Amino acid sequence: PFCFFLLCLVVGNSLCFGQPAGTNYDEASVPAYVLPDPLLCSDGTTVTSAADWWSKRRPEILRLLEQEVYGKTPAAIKLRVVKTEHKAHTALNGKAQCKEVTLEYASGNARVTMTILLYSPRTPRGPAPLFLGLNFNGNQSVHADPEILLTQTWMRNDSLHGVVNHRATEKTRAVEARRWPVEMIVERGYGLATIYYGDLDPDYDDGFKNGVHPLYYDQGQTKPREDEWGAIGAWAWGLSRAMDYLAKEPKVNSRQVAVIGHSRLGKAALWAGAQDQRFALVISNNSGCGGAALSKRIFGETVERINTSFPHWFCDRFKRYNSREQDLPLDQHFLLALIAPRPLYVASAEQDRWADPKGEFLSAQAADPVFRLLGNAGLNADSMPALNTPVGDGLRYHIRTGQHDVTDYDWQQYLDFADRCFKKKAAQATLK
Ligand code: GTR
Repeated sequence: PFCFFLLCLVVGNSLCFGQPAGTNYDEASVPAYVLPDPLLCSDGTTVTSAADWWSKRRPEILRLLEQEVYGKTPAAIKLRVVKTEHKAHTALNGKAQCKEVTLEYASGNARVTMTILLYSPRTPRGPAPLFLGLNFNGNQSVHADPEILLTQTWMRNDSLHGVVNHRATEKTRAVEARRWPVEMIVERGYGLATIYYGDLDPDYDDGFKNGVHPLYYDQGQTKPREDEWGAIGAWAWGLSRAMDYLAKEPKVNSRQVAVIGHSRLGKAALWAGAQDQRFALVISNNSGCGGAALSKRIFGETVERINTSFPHWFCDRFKRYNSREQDLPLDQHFLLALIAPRPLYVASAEQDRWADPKGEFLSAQAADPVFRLLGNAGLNADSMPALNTPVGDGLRYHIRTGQHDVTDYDWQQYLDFADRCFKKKAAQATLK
């Protein structure tokens, strides 16, 4: 009976948390691994100048991540775009203007529609810096405001692994509000824009029939090729399309847009920030495997695990590295390096071992030489900081107490960091 009890514990634990038995959580069992040097070019030369980084090494790293991990985002084509601006209203007791904009993109018979929810602080008037991020449950989940439109596309349903098509109901209002402290953001002088990730590509493996991929298929093509984009690429594409819109929005300072994401949407935020240099600041909240965390440590979620649970997230070529992490010609520090010299914040949570907090820190540390070469003050940390003690200047990291989540503590750090990056003088005082 005791063995049965143990078995139930192990199986129950895997079912509840998606963490299969056999997952390594022991530092002593992390294999020896060698991280490729982000500054060492394929021709054997080492980059010592910013010019060489931009002309030689950065394009190599971007190509590697496209080919081996996320898949290539197709080159821009002429899409038919229809923009519908919904009526704006005053929100947050007069502190903000809230509006929604629906953008439809079409090519041939394929179309995709995304709705941006935009909060702009009413004071000071004029363009404000802004946080942009995808949400998990529809725009109506971000705040209780009954005027926010109910999302019309596929809704995720965790208990059924998401393969369900139903409309959002009134019951889903504010279900994600705790993760989006809109008042705090607006009071600090920032705008917030968010989009439901399911607008861009519903999060289940349908062979890429729905979502944005079909807009870019060649004649006769029915799914992305093995080195072409998956769902993370599609979500990142949506962030860039939102940026196209924000660049023309008078209430937004489009040179001060921070792209932020949690978990799988943190992976998407990083990939968007890596590809699109209009994002002035990038924030990874608990992005884990395939995000900020190093794959070669094989700690917590592994390449095989993520490709099995979510075969649609990355490109097919990434599956070659299932249980063969040491064969990867890169690791996730290459992704972080592509953000340089723009400021980057990588955040972990103590109990989020599935995302490998230490692997997230080590990845930032391994990307640091690129940041410093390009004039970003970097991470400046020899070892992982204590809990709830952020470190780093232009490349910042914290591990907070608690679980896999986005908390007010996280947002306070991001706001302080954005203050320092965007409003340099005023911020010296606020950031320890
Ligand atoms: C998990 C997945 C993680 C992370 C997380 C999330 O199931 O294994 O990589 O992306 O989902 O997005 O909440």
